Amino acid sequence: MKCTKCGDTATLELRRHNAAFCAPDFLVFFRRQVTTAVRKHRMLTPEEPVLVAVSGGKDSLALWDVLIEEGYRTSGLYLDLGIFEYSVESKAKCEAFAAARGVPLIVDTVAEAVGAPVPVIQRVTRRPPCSGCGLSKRYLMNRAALAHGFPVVATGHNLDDEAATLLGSVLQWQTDALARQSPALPSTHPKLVRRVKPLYRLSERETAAYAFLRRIDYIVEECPFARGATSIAHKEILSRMEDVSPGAKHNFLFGFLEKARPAFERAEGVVLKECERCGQVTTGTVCAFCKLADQVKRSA
Ligand code: Q46
Ligand code: ZN
Repeated sequence: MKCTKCGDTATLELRRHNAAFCAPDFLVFFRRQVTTAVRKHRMLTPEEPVLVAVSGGKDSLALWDVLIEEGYRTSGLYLDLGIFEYSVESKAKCEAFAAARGVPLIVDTVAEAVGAPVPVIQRVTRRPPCSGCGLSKRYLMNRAALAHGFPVVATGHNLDDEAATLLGSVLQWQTDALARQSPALPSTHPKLVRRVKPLYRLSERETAAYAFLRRIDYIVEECPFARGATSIAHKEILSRMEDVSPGAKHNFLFGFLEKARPAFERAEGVVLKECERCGQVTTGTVCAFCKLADQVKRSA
């Protein structure tokens, strides 16, 4: 197999692009996909600082690496979820990454903010762990960005993540989630920072290859709560479709973004207010995060 660009021996075949690349040309391809995403959706500007939410996994660290290489003013944000050994190890990976590159890393702890770590929140709420975890992550990302003066948060969601989320929302016809599914969410309130996903054009396999070629030391184990999550089943279904029809994930997600999303967006008309307790953005009187923290406190 030959590199589509230079004719050398290729190390990676990308069937959905009908291409194959040697290692250096793959890195060029990868960075170009990120810069295309940034340009197309006006995600970032060179002047403004960007907070990169990192989990210690391959995607978020690959994203941080590309953004540093591209000259953006980045800081990392690590949210310590308190999920046993997984959190200890993933935090160490983020700290080592930041120290090796001389970039700042902000660390926030869910247990401090909510009153208990994710496994306890799960027990108290009797809901799937990802429910309290996801809610806390979204809240704390926005809060940290506001507190430290970042107008935008970048996350490492890739094509596989986005296609799986889309499939989950379509299967339940969650029209509010469909309206919000986008590689770039604008700020619709002074207390809501922009959220962008510069890796949405790249598959999980591609971010793994990038992390490997760039010698990024990331945590290979998944969060223990990821096992059995429905999002994993959705990813498996889409990967099976991709095997028989290369480009299936891409066409599913990109087709939605171009053709269907605008209709859902028009239908969405939520009014945002400020939580009367913490001041962050909510659609009700008290935000879901404050209600979660109350529930945890009551059970203590
Ligand atoms: S960290 Fe949290 Fe994920 Fe673990 S508990 Fe679920 S949401 S799986 S990305
Ligand atoms: Zn609140």
